[in-house]
Amino acid sequence: MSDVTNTSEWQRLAELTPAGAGLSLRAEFAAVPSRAEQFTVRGADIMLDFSKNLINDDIWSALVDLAAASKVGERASAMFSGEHINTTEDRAVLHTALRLPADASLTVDGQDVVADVHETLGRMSRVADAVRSGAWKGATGSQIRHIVNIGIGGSDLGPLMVYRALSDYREDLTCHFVSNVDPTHMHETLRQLDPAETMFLVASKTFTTQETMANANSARSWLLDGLGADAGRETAVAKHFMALSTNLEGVTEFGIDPENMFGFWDWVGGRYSVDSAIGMSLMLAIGPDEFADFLAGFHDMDEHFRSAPLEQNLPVVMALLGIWYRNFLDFETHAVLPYSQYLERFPAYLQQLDMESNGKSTKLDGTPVDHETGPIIWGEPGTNGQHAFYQLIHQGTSVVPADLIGVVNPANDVGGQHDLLMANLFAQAEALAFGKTGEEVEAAGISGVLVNHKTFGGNRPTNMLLVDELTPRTVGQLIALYEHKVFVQGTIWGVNSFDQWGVELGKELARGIVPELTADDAPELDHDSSTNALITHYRHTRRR
Ligand code: G6Q
Repeated sequence: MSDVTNTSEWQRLAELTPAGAGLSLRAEFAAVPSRAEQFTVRGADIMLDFSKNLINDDIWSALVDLAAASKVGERASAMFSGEHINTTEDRAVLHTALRLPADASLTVDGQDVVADVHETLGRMSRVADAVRSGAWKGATGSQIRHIVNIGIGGSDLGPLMVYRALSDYREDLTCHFVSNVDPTHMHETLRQLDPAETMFLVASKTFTTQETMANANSARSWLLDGLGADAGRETAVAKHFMALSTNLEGVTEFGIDPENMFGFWDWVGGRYSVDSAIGMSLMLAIGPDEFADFLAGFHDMDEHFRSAPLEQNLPVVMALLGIWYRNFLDFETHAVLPYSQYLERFPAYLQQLDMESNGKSTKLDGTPVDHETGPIIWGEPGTNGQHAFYQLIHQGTSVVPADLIGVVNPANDVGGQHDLLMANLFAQAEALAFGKTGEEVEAAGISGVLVNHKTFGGNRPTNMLLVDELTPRTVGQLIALYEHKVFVQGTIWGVNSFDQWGVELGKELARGIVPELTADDAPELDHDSSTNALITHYRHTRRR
């Protein structure tokens, strides 16, 4: 596979790199009064002002040429139509089919995908309505009031993030999310709950994930102990456990009634699965109608991505800016800074989406990449971050491009605080872009060594994403925006954004270490001297 670095479009960007590195946003804005307008695009209900990035007309058109040369559109069509673009696992990549309307049609590998998706959504809705209305009773006749989603990675981060984002839409049921195999996570969750009123959702695509199965087994014991023998073991599990999985055999073996299993398909990757049955906790929390709106939001962005020209296509624009910074200006990290408490888990969610998808160094054809790939993604909600790590973003030696995300109309406005929040958001973007010169500092009466300390270099790039309102629909749009951004970057880098071989090795080694920690007699250890010593220390120190 010829590397993207050999294309004339890449070479052109390499030539433009010094201009980008030396670009002054003050000068660019002064020279082109319409810059903000020129570099603002809309897709679905999201506005992106990308004018405060280190680009000029030449750089921008060279970036768009790179997207065109990388055949982003063709690869997107291959994905949307169900071709097996996940070549290392020989799978289609069809999370976009999860949000197709019921009257759409898509047949993949001989299967009517839309019919399957809507059949599952229908079953999920009926059960969600029954639980929400109280018609569904627990084994002892109580109404279910608490939902505990047991899952990890893609089977946790999405539902948890969206549950927080849409807290305002939640009605009576309270959801909890247990992911960590650390028993403390389950313990701290269950200690507040009454088994008679608790429903567990075992969310696991494979239904073999060590952490999830360990937590599911503990939850089952807790439930059976708590309900007592009268409830009956089978009734208790049937009334208090559901499975969100693709593994019917594993689910049945665990003791969950297949009637209470909501399936999905191998063409849904874990980190792309919040809009599948893995979102059941959300549907329970916000109801089937709002969940349908959530899916419609994804679909809005899918349609935008498929139809908008490259230079006005939100995911493409964000992907190209990321490539510019990662590959040409050598910025290693990218911050996501939502100015919305509801989006507090969005950075963590994107860490998985982006880093697990594009943290790769092998191309689709198995050869090593000749360029950098996915950046380190990190972030926290503003304004909290301002009082912590923003110092480095403003004046540190590393440049950190950032996505600033704001919501124009608040769900709750107390004492005009929303305007204060938004003022901070706009002020940060302004300060990062334009800084404060030494002359300006001196003009404010500062002199001597303090001048340098109080000078801000500016030219710290940001994207400003504004959402009119945080609703199920716009949250769906936001997620799909980033999914497609990651897809475009993966396409340009020539990597498979849909596998995750990098997480396998640790799992495999852990399986071997478990018996070495628990064996009664000291086992013979043949790891390296460090791992051997750690295991020995643990065995000596661990109280049982
Ligand atoms: C996501 C990854 C990974 C996965 C978890 C849970 O893309 O594959 O995070 O979601 O390992 O897997 P299960 O859903 O199979 O338990």
